[in-house]
Amino acid sequence: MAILDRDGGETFSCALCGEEHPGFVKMCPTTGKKLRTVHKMLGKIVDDKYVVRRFIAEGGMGAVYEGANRDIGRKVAIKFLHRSISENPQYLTQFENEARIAASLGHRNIVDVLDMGVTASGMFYLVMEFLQGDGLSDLLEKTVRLPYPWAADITIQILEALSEVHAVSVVHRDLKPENVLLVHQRDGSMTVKILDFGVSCLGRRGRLDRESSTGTVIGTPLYMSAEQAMGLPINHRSDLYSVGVMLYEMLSGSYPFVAEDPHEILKKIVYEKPMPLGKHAVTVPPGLEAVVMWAIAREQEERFADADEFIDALLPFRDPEPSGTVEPAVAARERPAAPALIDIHDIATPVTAPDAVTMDARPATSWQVDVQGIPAGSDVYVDDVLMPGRPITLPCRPGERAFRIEAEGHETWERIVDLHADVVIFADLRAKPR
Ligand code: 3AM
Repeated sequence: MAILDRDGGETFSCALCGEEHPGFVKMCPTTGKKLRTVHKMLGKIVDDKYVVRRFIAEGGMGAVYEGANRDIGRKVAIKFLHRSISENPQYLTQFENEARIAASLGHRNIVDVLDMGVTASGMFYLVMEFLQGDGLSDLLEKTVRLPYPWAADITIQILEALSEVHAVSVVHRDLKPENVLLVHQRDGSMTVKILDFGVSCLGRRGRLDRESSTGTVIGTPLYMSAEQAMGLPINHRSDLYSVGVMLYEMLSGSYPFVAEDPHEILKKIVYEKPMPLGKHAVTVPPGLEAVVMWAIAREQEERFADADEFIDALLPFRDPEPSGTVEPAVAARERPAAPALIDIHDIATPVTAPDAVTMDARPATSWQVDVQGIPAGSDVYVDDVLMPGRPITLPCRPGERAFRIEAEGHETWERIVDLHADVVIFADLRAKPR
């Protein structure tokens, strides 16, 4: 196994000629093509402490790998920051400070940062608890909308973390569904984890960067407050705005400002009023719509004063009992054939996506059922019939279906799911005691 990352861990290669080049050139000297990053951390040992096992994903700030602590074998996630960021001491100091503060809070809704350091070749890395979960962004892509009690629950968990972090003057600055993981606990509950505290202070590669007299505009335009879009000073209320947009998205499947060009979105955020939630044909209690629109008010002073005030306003809409029955986010009258209720169990949360069928122009003759959170090699049965592959395609026949999932080393998972649209089922199978 290669020892340490003396070659830098991250090099750049040309997609056309295949040549590798050092990090300080952006274009291939031979072909003139933009270079792509090659991650070389797989199999490496970092600081003699961590072994890097699997590449997970590339983010704006760096690459995330699965790894393990060599001494105790604990599975961890390691984020290596891009070299351009690792080499900027000013960014790094701020990043370290904020990541440290957020991590030191030890909040259940913030990913635990276990360690940080710089590799021998100068790459900054962050070691986190390994989270087995689903990204909120992935879920939203699949389901379009979430039932409002569930959206309220996710939002409250995010706000609970922010309440503590804001109290020690740390602002996330880049809250968006990609930075929110939903972790399914063994007891069937779902815990929200916020990623990347401190990372957003680093600026951003490959996204919308804009220098202004007061600093750099960072963040994803869709979730940016007007002050952030204008490059003005931001504070905790800018985070609350971003959370408001996430809630808006969870409820409507859309955004308060929509445009193809990111600059157009920024312009709208600054000059226009957000589209009322109700315009998206969503049915949520009127009080909840008011909460969302209050959270995304253009002027900071018109938003919630702090995360706690936002939580108080949302509490009446949270699913009080995860195993209870909740109304879907889309009105029954929009889908006359569909039952008005869906059943969400503590460990099986079907999420209807009534728009998905029309949105992706699939003929409405079948529904797709995506089962998530199950071990590889699981057998999924619907009404005692073994389903080939996933997602499962079923004929459009509204009604109850018996789902059973069997996986080696796990207890059999069984649920009745009331099917009337595309659905995502989270089945958190319990491991059998050894
Ligand atoms: O792109 P996907 O959704 O596959 O879930 C995070 C995302 O994966 C994952 O890394 C990707 C870029 O953020 N990730 C981040 N922190 C993680 C952690 N602590 C993590 N996965 C597991 N544990």
